[in-house]
Amino acid sequence: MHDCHIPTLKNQRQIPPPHCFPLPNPCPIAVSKNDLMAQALHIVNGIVVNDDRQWRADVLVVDGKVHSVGLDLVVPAGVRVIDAAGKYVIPGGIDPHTHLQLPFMGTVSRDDFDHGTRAAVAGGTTCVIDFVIPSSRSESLVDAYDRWRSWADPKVNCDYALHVAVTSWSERISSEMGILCGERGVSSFKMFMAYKDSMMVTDAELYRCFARCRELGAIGMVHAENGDLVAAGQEHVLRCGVHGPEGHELSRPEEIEAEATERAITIAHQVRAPAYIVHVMSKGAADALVRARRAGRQCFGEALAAGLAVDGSHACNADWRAAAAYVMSPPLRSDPTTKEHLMRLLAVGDLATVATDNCTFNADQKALGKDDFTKIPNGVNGIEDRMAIVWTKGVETGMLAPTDFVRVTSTAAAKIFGLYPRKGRIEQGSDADIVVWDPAAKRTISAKTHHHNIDYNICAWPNEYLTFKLLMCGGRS
Ligand code: URQ
Ligand code: ZN
Ligand code: ZN
Repeated sequence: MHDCHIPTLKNQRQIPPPHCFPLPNPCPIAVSKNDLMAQALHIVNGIVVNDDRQWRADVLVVDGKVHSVGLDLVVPAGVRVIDAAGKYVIPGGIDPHTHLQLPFMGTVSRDDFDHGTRAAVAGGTTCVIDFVIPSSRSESLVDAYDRWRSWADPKVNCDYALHVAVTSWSERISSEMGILCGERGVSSFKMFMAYKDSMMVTDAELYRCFARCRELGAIGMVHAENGDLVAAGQEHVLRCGVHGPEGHELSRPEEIEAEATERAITIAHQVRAPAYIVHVMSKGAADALVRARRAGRQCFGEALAAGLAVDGSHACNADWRAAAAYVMSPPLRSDPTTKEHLMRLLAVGDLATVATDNCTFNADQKALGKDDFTKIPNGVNGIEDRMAIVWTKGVETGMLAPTDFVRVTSTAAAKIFGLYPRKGRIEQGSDADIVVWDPAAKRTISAKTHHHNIDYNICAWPNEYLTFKLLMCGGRS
């Protein structure tokens, strides 16, 4: 059975300045134990697109790996042929931020590792990086990691890797971070500056975590919102009598995302560690990140598919369910120009990746907050529609070239999290995670047809069409 868990790059030392990604070191490749993927495939007549070039080439896949790329390939008789005429042949998407079957805010996110990865593959994503989050400050990080593996390994439908959240600081935590890097193939840790009284760390703890990441050659990732001001804002908005979903963004305006973004990067810089800011959801936070990059700080920013597709206007929907569906943190912003602003920063590389933060809840779960917006489980979908959203909102509008599309949906995440060039590229020896992308085909996003395990899709457009695709994952189609 193919081992779907992929260890990410260990001992990532100094990461070069933001504009260049770490040089790829060969990370240990789990060798398939049997020939489940011994299927050979020959993809012909397509345009191959990597992050640095696109060109007319055929691709020969053998045993789940790219065997050769070019024209007039030597192909054994009887190999299955896929005609990609008029289509792009691209590296499978990598979603570096998901929360599948996450226990959170008194419930568990509905997309588990089966539904979530089924939806991912259906949308052209062939690898996801999920987050291990310890159940309490006292739970061992290694135990939490092993628990996540026991959940994911039996269920996943594509390759996956794991980040680990650090929600407190102690010598034990420091030691366990070392074990996770040295023995479990973890190379990225996430700290929350929000979620006071549950996952939030102090500035001093954040400093320690970044220092430890630097020692280990790991990357520190941050949910950047000022958690103390969020708590104060929530109390104030409730006291003013606003209890509905419209209170969510009111209680956490974009300046407290921007302030925390700048603070996180400043703290990381004190120990010369790179900082990866997850879900940059506002112009203020994005511009704080850009200022830091211009000042030479090592920082990467992540956009979300939801933040590129929709805005915060839905929070005032008279239908409570519809409004609550869009509740996530940091909030989708009411400023309608945010979507394009974020896309333009992806185009120039100031934002590096597009993820989804897929953390889905059904109507009955969202209703846990029907009388108090602070109790609405935070999270939205995106894992299935991410690639189509970036193509439609980025490439079809002319802001992204196909090479940029590959960069932000696959290659950048592979390079930052140590999966490159095994993943994120179509070249000899890479995994055959290949998407045959047909820009002429169209489909409508709808909760009636999606593969998520939820009754709502925040990206659904009744009249707008997005791009469809055919897919092979690890050479399996
Ligand atoms: O904050 C996160 O990243 C997790 C808990 C998902 N929820 C969310 O609203 N982003
Ligand atoms: Zn977050
Ligand atoms: Zn998240």
